[in-house]
Amino acid sequence: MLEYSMLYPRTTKSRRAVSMDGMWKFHLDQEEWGEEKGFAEGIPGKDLIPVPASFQDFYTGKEIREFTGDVWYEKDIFVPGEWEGNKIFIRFGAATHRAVVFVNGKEIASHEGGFLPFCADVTEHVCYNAYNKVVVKVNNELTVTNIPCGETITLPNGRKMSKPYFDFFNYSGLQRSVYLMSVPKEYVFDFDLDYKISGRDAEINYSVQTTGEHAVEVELFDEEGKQAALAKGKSGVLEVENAHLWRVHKAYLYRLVIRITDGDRLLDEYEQEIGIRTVEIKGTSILLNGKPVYLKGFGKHEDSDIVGRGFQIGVMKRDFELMKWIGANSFRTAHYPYSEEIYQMADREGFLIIDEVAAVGLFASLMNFMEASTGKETAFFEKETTPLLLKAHKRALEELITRDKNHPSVIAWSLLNEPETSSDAAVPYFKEIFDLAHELDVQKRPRTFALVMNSVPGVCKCYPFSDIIALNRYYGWYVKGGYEISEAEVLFRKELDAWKALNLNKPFLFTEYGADTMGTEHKLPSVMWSQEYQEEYLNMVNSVFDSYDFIKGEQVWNFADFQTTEGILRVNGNKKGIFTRQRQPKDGAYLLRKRWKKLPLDYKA
Ligand code: BDP
Repeated sequence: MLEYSMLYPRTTKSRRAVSMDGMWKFHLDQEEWGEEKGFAEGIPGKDLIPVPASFQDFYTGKEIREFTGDVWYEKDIFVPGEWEGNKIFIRFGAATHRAVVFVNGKEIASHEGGFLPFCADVTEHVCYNAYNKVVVKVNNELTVTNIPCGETITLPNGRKMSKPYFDFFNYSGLQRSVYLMSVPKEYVFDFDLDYKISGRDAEINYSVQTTGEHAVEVELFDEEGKQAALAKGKSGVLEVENAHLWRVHKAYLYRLVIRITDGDRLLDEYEQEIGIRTVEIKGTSILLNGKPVYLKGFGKHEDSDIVGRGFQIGVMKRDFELMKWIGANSFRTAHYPYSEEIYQMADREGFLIIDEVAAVGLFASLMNFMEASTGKETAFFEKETTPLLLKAHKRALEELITRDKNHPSVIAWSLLNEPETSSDAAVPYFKEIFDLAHELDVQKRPRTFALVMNSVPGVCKCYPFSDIIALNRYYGWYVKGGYEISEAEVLFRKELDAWKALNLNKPFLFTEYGADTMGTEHKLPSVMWSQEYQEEYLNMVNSVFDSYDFIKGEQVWNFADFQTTEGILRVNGNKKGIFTRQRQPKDGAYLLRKRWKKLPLDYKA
């Protein structure tokens, strides 16, 4: 069990959550002497930086943008006297990729993994009715023993540099909100929900974990604020008559209130919006509330100008408006768990999420997607360090499922992106990961992983683990692009025919396909990188999708242009966006809009 609660921080009758977002003191530890020089007690300099944000794109010096190592953050926080007697936590939405937290000079907590929340229990270490110094050491080095995978090299000038095994910039820092929280000693730690729909009614099977033994009650309110159900006990059933179901683009959200009581006394109260819906795979269908859905949408990134991977509430709003405009109904959180606010918004807007853990770069190559396209076979899971990687991966998966399981929008777990799947050693690794996801999720949502180009029938040993077969394919881009596109189509169909021949009786989904396109480039006749070519490419793949009944969804790569490491394959970033990084449409956006507005939700049912 996780040692701290993953519940989203909220102020309720019994809890307080105070935002620590804003300007923090900031220092890059170029000399690697932070510990020795006592930074834990206060960092040098006067530089201030916003939280949440990636630190990389604010400054004008390249050595800051490319900095690899420890960066230090500091903020003084006032802890109210009336909180004494409660549990006091500092909760980080994420610290990329690992962090150590110090309060008043003392080390309190540490965390590995850059895309999931953690709490530092500071109850015994703060001074009440006084300011307390919070210092955080954040490290952004990449390794093959944690996810996402990569290397850290040292250049001849002595500077360290990140070499990601993945195609997005290694943005880092305190990229999500930080909260100071006060919760009662006996508090709601976690809860699970599972749904059963029978006719017009629904049953919500619930179980609540608390840190004590007092009585628990659970109450459900509808959108009008009327009580819809009430139940007592740490586990039980909420019976909802005439239930409003959570549907695609027609989200109905109930408010679940969980209380711990001691007679008439309220010990703790926590609440969250929830949606009643079921998810199931039957044959080649993805069923939501028993009805088939066809997924239309994107692989995304958290990525925007200036703040990098930092959570930006305005960018989030714009992205949802664009996704609605274009007729999308779903997205994959490529290639890491996103900020919690994005899932809350998807719950509200009725979007379907394939929730991905940060297991990307599990392929021995500096640009896995390139080498995989050549059919190269590697043996990533045969390293001596694989057990360490597996441990970190399992831990991240546990945190992910615990954090996101109660979002109606989350309909599937993506457990890896483009891993190596051709060696025997991959199989036991996959088994552990897939079994764990099943064990942790009471709703038993479908599990998947995104298959890289060389993971094809006859080569891939791991696709049988997937409940939905998710393909990342680039016929017409990395394979036979440009004037050779007609051959790309032949090869594409040949591969799909081979899958079809396996008769897997499972839904297939395209989790990636796309062509790099410069938002500024027009060319008649088309050439690769022009907007005209993106349209030709999309028309080709769409006609292939329409020819196979078992393909139950299309998520184009990518929603928007995004930053990557510099190099000869990328023009200041990956340009496969349907929208530019500034969230304006390329021509392909209008093409997809026309298609997606027409395709019914139960397309190919
Ligand atoms: C796939 C990766 C994705 C890349 C994409 C691309 O999953 O992260 O950005 O290809 O090459 O290999 O555009």
